[in-house]
Amino acid sequence: MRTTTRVGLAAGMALGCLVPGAAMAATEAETPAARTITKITCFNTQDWPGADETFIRVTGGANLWGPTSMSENDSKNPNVRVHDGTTIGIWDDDGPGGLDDLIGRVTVRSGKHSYDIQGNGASYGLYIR
Ligand SMILES: [Ca+2]
Ligand SMILES: [Ca+2]
Repeated sequence: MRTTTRVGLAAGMALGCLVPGAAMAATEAETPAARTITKITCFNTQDWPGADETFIRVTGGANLWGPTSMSENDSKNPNVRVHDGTTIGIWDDDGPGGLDDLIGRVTVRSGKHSYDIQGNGASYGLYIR
């Protein structure tokens, strides 16, 4: 039994190195899976008193959602897509001329559906599936 297993494993590894198109398969495997940001919940606003103008932005990239007014204990359903490995920031918009406040950044990971984001006096939850 042991001998058979070893031979099978060695043969499989050798085949893996020799199969034509292996490079193409590797490229396809690198395309990250798409997820959906299903919910964002504000536990504590950054602006105080009053609501945040919350938005979600890919770090170094596009705005995904918002700005949308969020008060404490508000939940919204962005339903926007992100890919595994993408880093996104949760921000509070403070209007023209103001410097928007970064609440925090997270990197979307396979198999992780709930993210706690805290910073600048605010705390949010993000749910991705
Ligand atoms: Ca602010
Ligand atoms: Ca604001």
